[in-house]
Amino acid sequence: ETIITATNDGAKVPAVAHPLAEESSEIASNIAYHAQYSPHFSPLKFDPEQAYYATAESVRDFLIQRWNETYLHFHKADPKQTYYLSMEYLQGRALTNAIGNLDIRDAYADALSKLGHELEEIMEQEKDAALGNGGLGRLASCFLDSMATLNLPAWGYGLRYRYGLFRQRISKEGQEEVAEDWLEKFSPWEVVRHDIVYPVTFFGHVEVSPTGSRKWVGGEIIQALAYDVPIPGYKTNNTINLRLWEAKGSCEDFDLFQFNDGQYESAAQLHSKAQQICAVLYPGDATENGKILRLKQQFFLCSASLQDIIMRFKERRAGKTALQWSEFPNKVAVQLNDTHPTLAIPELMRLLMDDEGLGWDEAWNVTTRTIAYTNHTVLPEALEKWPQAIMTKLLPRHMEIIEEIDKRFMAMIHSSRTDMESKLPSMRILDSSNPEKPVVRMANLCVVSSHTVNGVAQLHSDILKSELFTDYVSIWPAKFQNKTNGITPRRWLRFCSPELSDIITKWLKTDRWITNLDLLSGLRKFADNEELHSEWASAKMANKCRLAQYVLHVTGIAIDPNSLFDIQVKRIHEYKRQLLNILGAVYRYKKLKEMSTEEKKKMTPRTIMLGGKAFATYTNAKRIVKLVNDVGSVVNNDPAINNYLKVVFIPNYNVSVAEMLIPGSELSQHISTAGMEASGTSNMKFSLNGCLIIGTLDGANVEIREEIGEENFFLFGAKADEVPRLRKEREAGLFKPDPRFEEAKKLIRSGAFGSYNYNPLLDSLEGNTGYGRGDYFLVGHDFPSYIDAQSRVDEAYEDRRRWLKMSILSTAGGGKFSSDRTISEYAKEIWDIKGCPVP
Ligand code: 4GP
Repeated sequence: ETIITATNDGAKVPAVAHPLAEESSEIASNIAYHAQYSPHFSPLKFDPEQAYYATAESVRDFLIQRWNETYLHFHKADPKQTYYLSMEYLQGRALTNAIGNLDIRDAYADALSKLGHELEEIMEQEKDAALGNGGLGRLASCFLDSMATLNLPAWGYGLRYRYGLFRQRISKEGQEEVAEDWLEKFSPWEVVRHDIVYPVTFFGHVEVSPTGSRKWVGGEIIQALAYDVPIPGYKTNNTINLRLWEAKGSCEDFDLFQFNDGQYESAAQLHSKAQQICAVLYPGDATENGKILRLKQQFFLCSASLQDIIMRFKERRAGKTALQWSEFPNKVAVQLNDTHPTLAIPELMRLLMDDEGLGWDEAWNVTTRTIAYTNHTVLPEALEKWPQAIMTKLLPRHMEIIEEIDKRFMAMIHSSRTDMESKLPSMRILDSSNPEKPVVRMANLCVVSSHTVNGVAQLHSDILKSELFTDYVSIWPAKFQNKTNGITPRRWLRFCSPELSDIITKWLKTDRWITNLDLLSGLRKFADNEELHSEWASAKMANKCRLAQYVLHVTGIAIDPNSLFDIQVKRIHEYKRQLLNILGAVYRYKKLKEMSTEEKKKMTPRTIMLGGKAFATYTNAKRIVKLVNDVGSVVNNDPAINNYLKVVFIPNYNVSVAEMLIPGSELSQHISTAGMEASGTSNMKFSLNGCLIIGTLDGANVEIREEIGEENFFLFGAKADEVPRLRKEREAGLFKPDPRFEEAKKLIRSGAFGSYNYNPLLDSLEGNTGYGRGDYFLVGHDFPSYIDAQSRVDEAYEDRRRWLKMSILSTAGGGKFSSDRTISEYAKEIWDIKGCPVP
């Protein structure tokens, strides 16, 4: 019998297989067993890293068992099933989530202590699976958690990128991007399915048979291999699947002759082409090669997933009745997470027509009843347009199908909606306004081909209807819906803030709020209760201290847990207006410098934390990162300022960093130019954790404010419907900047924060119009009301009782923002699917 011991502990634990053990001593033996008999490291070592992998493998036993049961159950029950197609998933860490959802955390903590380890330290070993950029990817991951928890027959499909979102390093020059190899060792959370492999074709040409049928032949064929990531629901047996595709060449593609002839690269050419497909998330697409690669990725996801979906549809019908394709939409719902998987539309048409022999009308009927589309942004640069030339080259048959969809759409307008004929140029799928470079508008293709189109917050859905897709609304008014985003309360409250969760459970006398978040409203009646106030304050303080430790660890900056913790974390983008935040900080710094010691004593000490990644080629975003760091270096080292103000840039913001920051936050900033943030989801996470919001009337802020009460929200800034007028006034030279705004900019221009040239960044806020000028995002307009709102924050914070009450009411009003609510709405109003719990 083998004995495993942790290096720092004398305890001896026998290595015995006890899969699915519940007793902590058996769990400990099972962990030891995995360390011993599924070894990934040399023996004799059982450091935190080895302990993590062994622990993960023992937890994985539970997941695999439940995954199998769920799969078989769905297979037998044959319900209608949803497939969520997304190029991004920001899963974060899986261990904390799995033992939390399976409700085995305490037993695992106990077991690990028997092995001489602490669960917290073991959990820290895991690298984030960052297969996404930001909001859209994290939303997809929250959705999976809710689908599983609600027992819905639903799966996610995505790509298994080797290098996910880059790791951000901060140096004197600002942000540096470093590849993040989350698979460097291996991921214990995925199961490779060697039996699930599909060929995906690129390039080639279309052949027409004597009967006139068309077929796509030739080209480059890459294999898609399935990796399954089990997604457990909270306290349910249901465990659903996130299927990630990996690209590979087949054995026949390896040219042994060439290799032996010394031509190593060309011998394995297809293998290396395959490797490129899943190498990185968002390869740069400035070059034509980059564009082709990105389009390849999108098609790879769509083609492999649809082949798999069709295979399963057939498998579940096998031996039952004759295959009826009209049944397909009664069994399958496909949701497109933004336009990135749009190629699912022509690919489904192609598979149905060319492979299954359906006619156009029948295939179109099936496709449009199956597919629905979610829009996540109105930013014009994010609305994908693909050059027709590239499409024709890479996907010749799909381009034909897209042209046919476009032609038929035009024909429909000419025959039955002559009133809309003048709108056709902007409604068409093909845009030939530049005849040299015609493009395919993916959003238009989605709207024309989907049965439902939704926005992600009420304001955003209204804007889609009144601005972006207005013309389509007059043709298909019933097609457009709103589905306000949500977040999973498991990861974003229960697991990341156990102290606060326990208090909530104690006061509500139930923990059912974890799956029925509306119950949080029961806290309202205790909002003035002093006992709750003191418990609430001490939980917050514990979280703030933990955060302060973390900040010290990653930045070397000591922050005072008694100061107001003010946080803005999200991707760096001009419309999100981190620049407004930092200009506000600069203004505050300047005022502090001008104050006497007595005056300063009256000020609320603040710690402003900003974090987020800037896209590698987005120059102004990178300048903003640098500016925050430069301002921090000066402010934090100015003895006259002491603890009244700290400005900290939190490096490498990701899901696990968010899990640390959010519980320790007291104020968070959601300050985008109104009308530009589709929803935002971190606003929901902060607010749920009792953090107050300073924000504009944008995205889901609007609904959060409604739910928690306007007196609990620090509102400022222009409203969405004022923005176009304000931009026009600005262009007409009618804008008069507030002197405080001028002061802040002037201080930066003076070189007070170092010698880096910030003029180009500040110039974007000047002038009336022009490229990179004219303050398109209205920072100048909103600055004075932002500063005033910040003063209201300081005032409210000084009144501890008032602040705590507002904090409790923020949590109490969070019920609506559970992704369980969002997903239930999708299930009912878009997908028409029902729960299918494993007995
Ligand atoms: C984001 C939106 O910017 C954000 O407002 C929204 O909350 C999130 O999607 C989820 O719906 N969009 C993206 C993107 O991340 O890549 O377009």
